Formats: sequence, structure tokens, C-alpha cells
Amino acid sequence: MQAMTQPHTMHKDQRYLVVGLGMTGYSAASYLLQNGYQCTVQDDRENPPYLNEFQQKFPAVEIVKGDLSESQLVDVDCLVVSPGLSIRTPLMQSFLNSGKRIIGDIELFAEAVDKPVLAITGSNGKSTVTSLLGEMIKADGKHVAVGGNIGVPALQLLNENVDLYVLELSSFQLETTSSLQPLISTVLNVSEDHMDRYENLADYQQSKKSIYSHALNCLSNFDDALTKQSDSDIQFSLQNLSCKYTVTGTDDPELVVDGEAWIKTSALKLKGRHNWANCLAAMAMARVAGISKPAILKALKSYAGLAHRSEWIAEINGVSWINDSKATNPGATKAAIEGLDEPVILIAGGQSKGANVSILCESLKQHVKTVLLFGQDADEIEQSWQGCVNIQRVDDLEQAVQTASDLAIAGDIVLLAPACASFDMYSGFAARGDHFSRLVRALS
Ligand code: UMA
Ligand code: ADP
Repeated sequence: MQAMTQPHTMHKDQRYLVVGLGMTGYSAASYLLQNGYQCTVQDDRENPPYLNEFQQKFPAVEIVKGDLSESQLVDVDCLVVSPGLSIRTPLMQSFLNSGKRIIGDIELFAEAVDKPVLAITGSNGKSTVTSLLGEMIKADGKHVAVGGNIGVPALQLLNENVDLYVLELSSFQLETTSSLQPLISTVLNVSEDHMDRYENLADYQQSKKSIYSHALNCLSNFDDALTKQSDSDIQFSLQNLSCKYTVTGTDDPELVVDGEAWIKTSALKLKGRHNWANCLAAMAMARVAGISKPAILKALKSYAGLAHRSEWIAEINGVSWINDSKATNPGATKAAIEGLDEPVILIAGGQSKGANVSILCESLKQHVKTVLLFGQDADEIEQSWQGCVNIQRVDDLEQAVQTASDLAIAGDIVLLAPACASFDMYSGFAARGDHFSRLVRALS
């Protein structure tokens, strides 16, 4: 399987076809057209999300709706494919095999960027590390642009006043990127996700690790061998005291840099052991970027995390309600459950994306009283968890919240951490998390 061709070089005489008119496609087509390249756009939907904006901005540019066809590709030199679409289709592979190029928005960004880039990928923790690192850089008085998979297309960040770019990159974006040269890159962790787009875990891991290809510095997670690039990696670890970035102590552990304790974990706003790892990763990247210790500490003490990630919503009759709607794969749900000491009522389900949810059995046994399960892949998930935890099927989130409210007693935590994507019922994890918060607030 060929994911990319050789590094891309932009030519004004090349004909580009932007595939997909979502947020990324819109930013890529706008970038190309504004910079004088020949570009048309295709989307298989009748009403792509950015159709109106695009038509208003570029009324003369052709937009083809419907399935991508072979005849359309004859006059195209380079495809710019949106991350939500696989490039592993026979049509795209035959396009690649004919010697033509497939790139994504990050490749266009890589061609244009002239300031250092700090690049983050991983199965979980990307957005937390990306935004925390952005806060550290801001605290040092530098102009930082933060974006990528976190929600702002990278091409929209390009600006001459920026000192540093922090990019969250998905495996999909990395598949169509070959010439990004980050000052530092990290793969935070690798666990099953997007198995509907990859042949197996090794295939997914390979996409993630391509972030290291031209990086000047590589940061890996000593506790996750799947993230390692080489023996010269900078490493962080929650276990190994010989790593440059680590944690010591038991009562109130401290984050340690080069053997020196920098901050007690109790002083961090972010809670949970997985977030200690995220803090270490952000600290390591900030230091490579020359950010001062006071700025790093200031951000660590004030950064409270993003919505929908272990977000405390309410306490009602002694029961805490937590929204971790962003836990869209089993690895994230595991971290969310294991970060809690109280008995948990877990709300889960949705689209499992082919992931092996049975990796959660041990955590469910140890921490979870009842799972309230719903959504497209609930049957399959119930089979995997049968025997390790009490499971109750519910129709939807509303019924899940009502049932949790009936079951919970003071001291329990009700946790929405679905281990699944939400697209069977919602427009995304944020819509699901917002619905949960509204339902919980209505209880009180
Ligand atoms: N689509 C079609 N037909 C098309 C084009 C797209 O049906 O012709 C569908 C895709 O299959 C997908 C949806 O439209 O279901 C969105 O795809 P897109 O490539 O247009 O996505 P964008 O709106 O451009 O958003 C993308 C990222 N989305 C994906 O990778 C699916 C956003 O990450 C990212 O914030 C944005 O670019 C800016 O960089 C979201 C995401 O879910 C948060 N990412 C995945 C994740 O984090 O797990 C990888
Ligand atoms: P991503 O952008 O990779 O999805 P987020 O920072 O948005 O990551 O966190 C998503 C969810 O993943 C969180 O709600 C939490 O449950 C889990 N998570 C966060 N950091 C880690 C980590 N380092 N290891 C495992 N799980 C994590």
C-alpha cells in the first residue's frame, strides 16, 4: 500500500483537485486559489459543509458534486485530499501508481511555513498537550498559532507575526504529509483507534510515526514502546526515573526535569495520571522550543483542560457527573476510568470503529459498578464486556442519564466516557458532551 509519493513541490502550472469541501478542503482550496494555483473542487455530497462560503468567495471556480471518477482525474496533476476521506481506494491508489501526487493540507502548510513547528500526534491526549503547550508559549510572551486536528485548519494559521506553530496532527493528516520538518515531534501513545481505516495496529502506528520523519528532535513515551523512534529520543515516563521527564514520589508526586523536581502534581489544575504524562510531554516540547521555566510553570498551574475531557459538570446529592465525551476509543476510556478513585457508573457506546473494546474488561471489573450502554455497536460491545461488569441497555443518552440518576448513590461518579465515536447519533463528540451536560443540569 502506497500512502504518499515523493515530497511535494508546488508548481503554478500544475492542476490541483481538492477532494472534500469540509473545513480542510475549504482552507486548502482557498489557499491554492489565493496563491495563484489552478484548482477545482470535488465532494461526493449534494450539500458539502462549506459550499456557500466557497461559492461566495470563488464564484468562478468549478465544484464537482458526486463520486470521484477516473475521467475527472485525467487532467489533474495533484489531489489534495481531506483527512476524513481514505486515500486507500483503488481509484486513488491507481492515481498514485501513475506517478501523480496525493497530498493533504499539512503538506501545503509545510511548503509555506517559515517558522518552527512543534508537532503532536498520538491516540489520546493530543488536544490537551497541544493546547497546554500553546499556553506555555503564550506565557513566555511569544506569538503562537495553535491548530490542525484540534479544530483550526493549519493553513488558516499562516501569518507572518507568528513565532511558533503548534500543530495537532491526526494519522489521517500524516498519511498525506511528507515534507514537514518540525523542530520537535511526538507520538504521545498508540492504542487502537480508527481500525475501520487501517489494516491493523501496526499499520496505524506507522502512520503516526511518520511524524518523526524529518523532525529535528523526537519525543517518545518510554512507557509505550509503540511510540519509540530511536535510542536518541528525548523521553518522558511515569515510571522510569532515568528518563529526562518523569515523576517521583508517592504521597504528592512531583514532575521532574533532568533530575530536578519542578512542580508537585497537587499544584496542577489538570487531574489524573494520564494528564501528568501530558504535562511532561508539553514541558519537554516547550523546553526544546526555548520556553522559560517560569512560563512553563505558570501554564501548568493555570491550565484547567478543555471541555469534554474529564470535565466536571455537577454534583447532585453527593454524586459527581463527569463529561469525557472525547473518550472516543477504548484507550481514552481506560485512562478516564482509572483516573478516578470513586465507584463509577459508566455511560458508553456509539460507533466503535472496529476497536477491540475488550481491553477495558480489567478496568471495568475494578472500577465500574454498572455500564449503561447504547448506540450503534452496543450489541458487539455487550458481548465483549459480558461477565466482567453489570450492563444495562438503554435507548439513548437521555435514558442513560435518567437511569444513572436512579442508580447512583452519594459518593459515586457518573462518567460519560463512551469508548466510541458519536456519529451514529450526534454531529460529533462536542454535541454529545453538550447534550449530556444539559441533561445533567436539568436533573439538578
Ligand atoms: N466527507 C464526505 N464526503 C466528502 C468529504 C468528506 O462524506 O467528499 C465526510 C468525511 O467522511 C467525514 C466528514 O465528511 O466524515 C468530515 O471530513 P473532512 O475531511 O471534510 O473533515 P474536516 O471538516 O475538514 O475536519 C478535519 C478533521 N476531521 C477528520 O479528520 C474526520 C478535524 O478533526 C479537524 O479538526 C479539521 O480537519 C481541521 O484540521 C476532527 C476529527 O474527528 C476533530 N479528527 C479525527 C480524530 O480526532 O479522531 C481524526
Ligand atoms: P485527543 O486529541 O488525542 O483525542 P484529548 O486531549 O482530547 O486527546 O483527550 C481525549 C481523551 O483521551 C480524554 O478525555 C481522556 O479520557 C483521554 N486521554 C487524555 N490524555 C491521555 C493520555 N495521555 N493517555 C490516555 N488517555 C488520555
